[in-house]
Amino acid sequence: SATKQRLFLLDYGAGNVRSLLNAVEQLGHSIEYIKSPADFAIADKIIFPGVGAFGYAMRALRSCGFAEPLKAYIDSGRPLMGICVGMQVLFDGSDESPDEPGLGVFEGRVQLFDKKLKSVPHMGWNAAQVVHQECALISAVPNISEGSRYYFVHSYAVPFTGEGAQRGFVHTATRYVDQVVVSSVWSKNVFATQFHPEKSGAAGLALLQSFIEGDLVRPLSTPAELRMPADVCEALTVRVVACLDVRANDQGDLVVTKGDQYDVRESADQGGDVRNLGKPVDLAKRYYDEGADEIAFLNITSFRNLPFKDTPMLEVLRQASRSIFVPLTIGGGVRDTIDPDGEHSWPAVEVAGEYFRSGADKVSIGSDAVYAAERYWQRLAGGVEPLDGTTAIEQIAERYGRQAVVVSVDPRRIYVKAPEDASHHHVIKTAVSGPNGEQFCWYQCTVKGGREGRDTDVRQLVMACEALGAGEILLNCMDKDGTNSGYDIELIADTKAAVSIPVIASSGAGKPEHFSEAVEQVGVEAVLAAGIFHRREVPIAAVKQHMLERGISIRVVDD
Ligand code: 1PR
Repeated sequence: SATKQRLFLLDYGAGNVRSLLNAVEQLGHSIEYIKSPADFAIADKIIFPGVGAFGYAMRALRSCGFAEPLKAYIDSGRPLMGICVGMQVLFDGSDESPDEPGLGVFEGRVQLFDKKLKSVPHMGWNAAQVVHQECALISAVPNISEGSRYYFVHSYAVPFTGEGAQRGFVHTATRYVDQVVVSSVWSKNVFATQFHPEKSGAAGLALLQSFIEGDLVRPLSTPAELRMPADVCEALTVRVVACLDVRANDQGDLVVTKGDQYDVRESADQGGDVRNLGKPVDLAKRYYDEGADEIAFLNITSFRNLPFKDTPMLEVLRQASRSIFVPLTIGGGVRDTIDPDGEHSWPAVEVAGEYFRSGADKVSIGSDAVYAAERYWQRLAGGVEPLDGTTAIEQIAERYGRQAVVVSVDPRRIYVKAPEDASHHHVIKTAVSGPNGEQFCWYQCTVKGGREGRDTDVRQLVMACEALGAGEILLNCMDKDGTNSGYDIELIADTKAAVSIPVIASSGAGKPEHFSEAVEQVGVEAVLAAGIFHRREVPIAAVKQHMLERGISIRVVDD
């Protein structure tokens, strides 16, 4: 009689393993945590989802006493699946942490992507192309389908050469503009992916299932001929993001709301209530089913002092992440926090940690990022090293990786007659002239959900945040929010030119053409909308269909 296999999860306490747990449960399996080195001896299969920087992961493995037992486990021939950094540490080393040797299971070094022609991190849905010439040798397990897209998020990768030792272990390769990297490896009992199957919708779940239920050991014994990098096609898609602004309404229920230029209440003659567009978890699930590539929740009243542990957003995240297998971003209140009782203080990195443990993949930082940027420029002007590791952005990026840190920008246009009227701010000439015919403007950053304008412009903000370690910019625009009149393309173009991290266009989308405009005119990596999705004016599928017709690469949802 078959004894039940024991599946283990190797976690060194860093971060978001909840999405993996959720995915395993969704597939009808259970998974135990490796708690001590002895657990390696009783495991039948192990999944190893690495998080954070390479060096952080290796140090954590060693300090838990897991590095040697892990190697011994691999040598024993039992199946291991590594994910993301959990794949990278199987190599010899990484430029991310040059002093920290890897486990050396696979020959090669992890290197930083080149930023000249593209945004880094490589973030989004891309293909994984099987590179073996003699495909007949490749069994259906692990099951990678060539047409599917998988969710990647990383700044470092192993370059794909198709030669030498790689012939023995590279399973798939992925092109990101001018570079082709190893996106999965498979050698005997070890299978590992650079992408996140637990965040890759139905395709990712199918892959995880084939690892958990299948027979992993690879039949290939002799080194294979691999395709050459030139034969691997570019397939990164533009992400369509659904955004849910969440707050408690006057009855105290958590609702998805949506403002016009950040005002979320009905007009006074209609009662002045907070607009209610639905329940956060239900709506998010609907967007997942409809093909959203990513979902963002913004807790828009987080500037109020609430006991952090009681925040109902944590429960929303827990529930949403149980049935949604695309990346979840959560924003609002990521800053050093003191509970109203004055006794509990939560450093921002702990607030973020609580969000990650509840199912978030990224956190977004609004107000606190503005203060951090102001401090950055002050220190620079004062001749002091601007990076001292004390800001939320730096600390969260160090611990969870920069891809996990999104900066949400809430700017508004300030028109000026002439550039010099904007004092030290970065001014653009605009085709959308101001109320008095002004032809110049700058973009002022705001904090506290647009309630307070600051003496900082968007360019200053995003450049400082990129230097501090942010991995992505969510670019709203107060003037455009809720207007359905299209994105502020001038703002987006100007911001995109200032940074090399991905930019999400937000605020103002009213029809499918608006999405393709931002992609075609500016080259944004992602497009976001709220109101038109909530009110069912434009379905996500219509946005994708339109982009497809325009020749823009998008993810078609697997069944
Ligand atoms: O400052 O770190 O606590 O974060 C607060 C977060 O809450 C910020 O990300 C900020 O953008 C957000 N926020 C605060 N107040 C509001 C509000 O609306 N009153 N919402 C707010 C921001 C903008 C987008 C919106 C797009 C697309 N809403 O989230 O989804 O503009 O809308 P559209 O497609 O309907 O035009 P912190």
